[in-house]
Amino acid sequence: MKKLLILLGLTSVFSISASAVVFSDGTNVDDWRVYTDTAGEITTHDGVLSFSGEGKATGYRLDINKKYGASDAFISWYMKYSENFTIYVRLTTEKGVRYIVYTPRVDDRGISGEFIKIGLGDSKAVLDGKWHRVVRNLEEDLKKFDPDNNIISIDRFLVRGSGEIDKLQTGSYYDIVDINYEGYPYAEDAEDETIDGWSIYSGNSDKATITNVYDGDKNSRVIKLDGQGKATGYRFDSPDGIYLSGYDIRMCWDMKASEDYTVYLRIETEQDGRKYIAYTPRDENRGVSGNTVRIGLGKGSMDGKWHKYCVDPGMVLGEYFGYDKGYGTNSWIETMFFRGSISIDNIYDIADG
Ligand SMILES: [Ca+2]
Ligand SMILES: [Ca+2]
Ligand SMILES: [Ca+2]
Repeated sequence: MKKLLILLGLTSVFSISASAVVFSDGTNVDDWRVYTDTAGEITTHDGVLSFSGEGKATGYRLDINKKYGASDAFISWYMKYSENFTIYVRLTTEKGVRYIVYTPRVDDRGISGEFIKIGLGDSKAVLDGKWHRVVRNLEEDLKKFDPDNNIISIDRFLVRGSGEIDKLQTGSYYDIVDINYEGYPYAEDAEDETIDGWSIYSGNSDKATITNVYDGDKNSRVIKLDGQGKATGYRFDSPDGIYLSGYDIRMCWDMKASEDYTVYLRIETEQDGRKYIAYTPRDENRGVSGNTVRIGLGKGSMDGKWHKYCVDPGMVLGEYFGYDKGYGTNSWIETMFFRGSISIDNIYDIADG
């Protein structure tokens, strides 16, 4: 019996500054320009920006013009490139203009004039045609080779080379990492690029896949379940689990569905055995059937868009099976089951919802 309490009092630590600024989320090209004479095109598809031109001879630019503050220390973007690129972040500093230059190289090449050259890693890994997230501390990158300088403003983001970019933002560290506003850790946020903990438990497993992919609409990596509709069942076993230490524990997840689905929470209760809460895209709750409570998330949950759901498992069991069984204090969840081809992200639990 594994009961892990993940209530670390994090709210007080990360007292929630949702101050990240997203400069480009890939939904429009409005503020982007081709700034070189060479031909180039900027388009969007599936919620990401796509640049196509004559390789590094074509440059694409976004004006940012943001006064630099403590909450801008980190800059982050997602990128998918299979050919060479150079990215410049133009800064105004106390010593004039500086460009932080990011390239697919292992080594940093130091400062030369206004240019501070930083390597993003081995080109084979960076240019593998897959989505990667770049997270940089601008101040650290500047001061590494220009130690007595300070940033005044972030002026521009410039890209040379054809490829795709999404979710360009600045923020503090806790804005940039995908920590939720409540400050609780995710049991799954897919940012580790793995499907650890996920498996197919029913249906033709050779006709179904679980993949960790970048979702341009969500601006984030997600877990994508793809099989034969509700005939395929998937499970997620959380290494940490959720211990219901009170009726105020909520459980949340983000989901995108365009077809019928069922999401099951499996709840181990000390006094009353195993219980399930089954969430389906119905407008009504259908109540108890055996050891399962059936709750509707509404037909709108199949609209093909991302939605966040937060539920109170202990309260639901108490309401349908009786509050005298201690569901809110001596129960825990380690496993979720899913049926249907849907995408999932950001599974976590919060106290005092
Ligand atoms: Ca994971
Ligand atoms: Ca996007
Ligand atoms: Ca994610």
